[in-house]
Order: sequence, then C-alpha cells, then structure tokens
Amino acid sequence: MDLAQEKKSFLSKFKEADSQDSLNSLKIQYLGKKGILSSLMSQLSNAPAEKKPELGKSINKFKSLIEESISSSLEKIEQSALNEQLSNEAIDVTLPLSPDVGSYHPISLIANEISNYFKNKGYVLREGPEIESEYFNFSALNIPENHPARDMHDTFYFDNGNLLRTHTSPVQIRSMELESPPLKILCPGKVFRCDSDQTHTPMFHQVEGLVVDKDINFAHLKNEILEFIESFFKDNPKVRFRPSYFPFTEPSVEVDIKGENGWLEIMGCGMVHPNVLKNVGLSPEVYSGFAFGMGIERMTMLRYQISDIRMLFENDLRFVIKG
Ligand code: 2NL
Repeated sequence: MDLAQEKKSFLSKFKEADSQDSLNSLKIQYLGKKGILSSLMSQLSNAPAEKKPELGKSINKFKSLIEESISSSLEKIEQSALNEQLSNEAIDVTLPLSPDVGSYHPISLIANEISNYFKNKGYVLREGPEIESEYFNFSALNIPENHPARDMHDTFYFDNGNLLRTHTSPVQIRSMELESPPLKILCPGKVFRCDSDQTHTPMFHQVEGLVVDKDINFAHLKNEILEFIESFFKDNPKVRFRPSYFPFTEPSVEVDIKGENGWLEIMGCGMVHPNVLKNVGLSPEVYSGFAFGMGIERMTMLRYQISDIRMLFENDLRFVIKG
C-alpha cells in the first residue's frame, strides 16, 4: 500500500461524500478496525527501522486529516439540518387571532363597571351565601313573619325553612355583624325570585351598597346616587327621587331617570331603618347609614337597549363573541 496513493484516493472519495451516511461509511472504511489506516499501521511494523519514525509521522498526519475533514463536514451537515428544522417549526406570531375569541357577557361587563365605579369611591366588595336563613334574608331586615313583603318577594323555600336569597341585603347584615363602622361596602351577586316574564327571570343579579358611620344623612345618599347616575348614563338624564317604601329603610325613595318615553325606575334606596341597626347591635342614637340597591339586568338593558330580559339568558353567541 502506498500512502500517497491512499491519500489521493481518500481526498477524491471525501469530495464525493455529501451526506451523513456516506461520511460515516467513509469513516469506517478508513478508521475502522479493519480499515485502511489499520492496514497502514501493520505495514509500519514491517518497515525498515530507519524509516519507521518518518513513516509513522506521515500515517498519523493522514489519520488526523481523515478525522478532521470528516468531522467538520458532519458538523456542517448537522448544523444545516438543524437550521432547516428550526425554520420549518417557526411560529408566525404576527398571524391574526381567531375572530371567534370570547368576551364578557353584558351582565358581567355592567357588574364590573358598577363595582369598579364604587371601588374607586372607597367601597369594599363583600360576598355571601346564596342559600340563606329567613333571619338574614327577612327578619334582620325588619320584615317580620307573616308580613306581606315576604310573599311579595316570591321566595323559593327549601324544606328545612332555608331559602334562596331574594336580595343581597343579607350580605350586608352579615358584614355589619362581623365588622364595625365606619362601613362602606358593595355587594353584587345572584338573587332569586319565583317570577318570569318580559322583565323578570327567576335568577337575576343585584348590587347593593351600604354606608354606616356617625352623622350619615340623606344628603350624602342623594349626592352618591346623583354622581353615580352622572357617570353611568353619559347623556346626563333628568333624575327624580320619588318617595317609596321599603321595610329596611326610612325614609325610602325610588330613583327614576327621564327617558324618551317618560320616567324609568332605575334603583331604590333610603336611610337604614333604626330597627335594622338595632338588629345588628348598633345604636341608632350613635350611628346612621344609607343603602341602595339596583338590578344589574335592568342597568344592562338600559345601557344596551335590550327590551326583553330573557334575551340575556338565551346563550345567543352574539352576546359573548367579539368581532
Ligand atoms: C331595589 C331596592 C334597596 C336596600 C336595597 C338595604 C340593605 C340593608 C339595610 C337597608 Cl342591610 N337597606 N338595601 C335599601 C333600599 C333599597 O334595593 O330596588 N333593588 C333592586
């Protein structure tokens, strides 16, 4: 075997090898156990002693040449395969989002808007159970047993005497029992009444506010309501405070705004009844408060000009899909 000849033949085969497979088989052919390099090495042992050092050096040089050229070629091929894979797997982050992306239901939008408005005024959110006792839903609110107001509310009762709350007021009773004045809370949530027509559904949402402190008077209540209406209804409607009756407030009023077809009732409110304060252990001689309540569906219908409350509960996808 002639080293120079082998070198020439390797270089020409190497030039042809353009894949991982051909490079690997070339490697075996030259550097493998029974490869060309090992035959050259065995020739070395038969060579005359004076030629051995130089021949050995040349064989080693040839070996390094083979190793380096094959491994650098393999590295180049691997790198370009990796680049190709990366470019194939690339995600185009500039692609538009699916137009069918979800959005908040109008009731949630209005509930959040009202909650955020009052949070910015210093109110804190309070929540409570939807299944209540008669005490928290009625008695504590100055609605005695056999009072017609209990029928008025079309209450859903459980066999054990508990009920589905008919308003969120029991949350405020619980807060007054657990915390102490000054108190400024907002209670949004689901409420239930056995009633169903164009303006009533058996479940609806209410938000009630309560402020209790020393020296709270009707002017505070009136100002709070007027500022809220000015913010919620952008077209600055005329407002009317109309005397009314709730067992849990005295005096009580209902609030109307002037619409295109006359006055529209939007909420009820009043000064917390002294009996309600007594029921939660607060002296009406020391403390006073105001409370207000409104239906979230009603506010939603006014904002989006929805004429039938049941449309809000029909799962019409146009209510919840953007775009
Ligand atoms: C309405 C009227 C109202 C209240 C809710 C309340 C709560 C406590 C004490 C006194 Cl703990 N009052 N809440 C007061 C007046 C009116 O709601 O039309 N809601 C839809």
